[in-house]
Amino acid sequence: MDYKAAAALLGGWDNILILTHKRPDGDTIGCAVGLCALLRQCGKTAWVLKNPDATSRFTPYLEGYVAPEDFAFDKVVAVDVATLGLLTPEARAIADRRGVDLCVDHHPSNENYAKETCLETDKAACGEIVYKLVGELGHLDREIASMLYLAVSTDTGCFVYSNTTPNSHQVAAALMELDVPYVDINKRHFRTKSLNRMQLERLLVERMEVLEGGAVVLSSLTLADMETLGAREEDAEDIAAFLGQIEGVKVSATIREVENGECKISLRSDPDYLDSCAACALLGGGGHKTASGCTVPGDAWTAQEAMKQAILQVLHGR
Ligand SMILES: [Mn+2]
Repeated sequence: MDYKAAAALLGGWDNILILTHKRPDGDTIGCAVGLCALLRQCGKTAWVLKNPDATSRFTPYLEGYVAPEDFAFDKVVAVDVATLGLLTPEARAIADRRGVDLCVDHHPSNENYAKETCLETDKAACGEIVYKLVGELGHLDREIASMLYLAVSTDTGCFVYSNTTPNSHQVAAALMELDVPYVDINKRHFRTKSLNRMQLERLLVERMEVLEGGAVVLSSLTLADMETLGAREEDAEDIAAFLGQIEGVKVSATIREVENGECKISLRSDPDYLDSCAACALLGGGGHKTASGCTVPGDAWTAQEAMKQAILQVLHGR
């Protein structure tokens, strides 16, 4: 259904529970809180289901919006959630028990699991769709605008990813008119790292194995590293993207030791130079040409050596 029909549906509902996706990002959180604030502005009772995956970067936005345990909801809305598999276990249990009434999303991979789906795949962020719902149901205020700005800014990588469109900028510009704290939001999400994160990055650089004249780099992080630093999982979030930032690097492999004597390897590459998926397939993994992964038994150094041999085999057939 289009956004006008979705807005009409929401306009007739009350006691609404909003679901976010696993390992929530700024888009799902911004949309959930923004939509919740909008529904409350319309005089409705609305809450966002607690998401245990939410990191400290996002939990402050949820203050005052997390549903009480005993919230008796009548309708369930999912935002920025492409598949049922992307729901947290708690949200999944609700979806399995009574279904999802409405899904608002922008992912082409949306599996149409909800009773009604408002899907606009040309949008960089789900927040750009919720922005249109605001126009139908109520009015923008600073609170809603801030949450939708968070959604659009984070899903476009602060307006630099290839998904960024003129509409992303137009929506952001309209939101900025509401005096949103865009400097704070963008600093928090794009110009701030925990000291532990910097330390993990330092270890990756110190241990970097460089091949092919600097085009290929591999490095590892162990469980002991995490423990020694007192680093949390959120300090290592998306750390596979780090080594690829080095000038001249076309292939970067980030090896992370996990429990059970295994290592998870994330491989990123320039697809014209190396097909990541082909290299990871040699180790039983897979993914995309530009980003793939595999799980390899053994310690970090064993796994790194195995990944190195797989990369060399794809590059040179040896
Ligand atoms: Mn999104």
